[in-house]
Amino acid sequence: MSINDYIKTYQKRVNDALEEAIKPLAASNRLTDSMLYSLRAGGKRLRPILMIASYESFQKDIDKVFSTASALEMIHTYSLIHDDLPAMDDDDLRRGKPTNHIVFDEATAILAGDGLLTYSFEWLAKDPLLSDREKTKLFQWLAEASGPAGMVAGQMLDLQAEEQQVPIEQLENIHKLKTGQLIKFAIKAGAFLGGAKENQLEYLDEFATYIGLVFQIQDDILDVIGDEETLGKPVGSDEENEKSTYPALLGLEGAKKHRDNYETKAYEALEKVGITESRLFDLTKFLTERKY
Ligand code: GRG
Repeated sequence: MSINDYIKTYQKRVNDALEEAIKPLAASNRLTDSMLYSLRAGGKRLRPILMIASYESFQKDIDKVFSTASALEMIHTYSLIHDDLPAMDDDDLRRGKPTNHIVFDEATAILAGDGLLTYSFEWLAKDPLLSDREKTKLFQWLAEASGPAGMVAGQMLDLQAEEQQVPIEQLENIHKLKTGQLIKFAIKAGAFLGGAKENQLEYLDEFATYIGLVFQIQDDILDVIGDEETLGKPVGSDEENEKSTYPALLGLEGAKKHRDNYETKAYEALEKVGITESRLFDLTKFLTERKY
């Protein structure tokens, strides 16, 4: 199966798993409609797919991974809803569709984010396929990755760095927290559930740091040279908002070189894990070359 077919196949399975997860909430009211709106708005499901690929590098029966993958996607979705709010990035368009607070209203969008964040942990807690030991570890990792020493900290630093050019080390620290931590959770949780050994988790931690940076640099590059229709959002907004980005700091070619350097480092880290057959190799290439 080509990597594009692999992604499509698992996007569908992740979407089905998310529908299953939100079934208990499906009695329609303004809050659940708002949560469902963003969950169904057509995200790439990259983090769940990375988690599945990481799990599959160790074990094949992937059923066990879906509640964790769904919980992660709920948290990612909450972060995007809140990121788009007027008090943060104030964006009207996401994934080619009006943002949550535009369709509903600001208060509802805040609550939809709160609802998704808390429900993610509830859904994970109820999974009969996971042991209590596994759940405890996953709760801890997921809270750490998304919380005040992880993604939320990254968002705060990002807001504080607005309208100024920050040095590349600072930019990298923001990204490692803001987008990197959830990607790292995806990789580590998948491998942990698949039975990876402690030293393998350490190399995967390193691998995840590099692909997180690859993902972010490509995101910045696409904001310069991407196609609006393919991306589902306007390009050029980083420059307009005078944001510190890799192309702004290094130039477009410098940013590409920086990205390719991390791609190489990602493969090197993955080699050290000692898994020869893994979709994580193809996914690294996909993240480096992605157009959307
Ligand atoms: C509000 C607490 C809080 C956190 C927000 C991740 C984040 C933190 C904000 C997103 C800002 C942003 C656009 C970052 C660039 C990289 C990124 C995370 C893009 C969105 O992720 P994709 O491309 O989105 O995986 P889809 O729509 O495919 O799910």
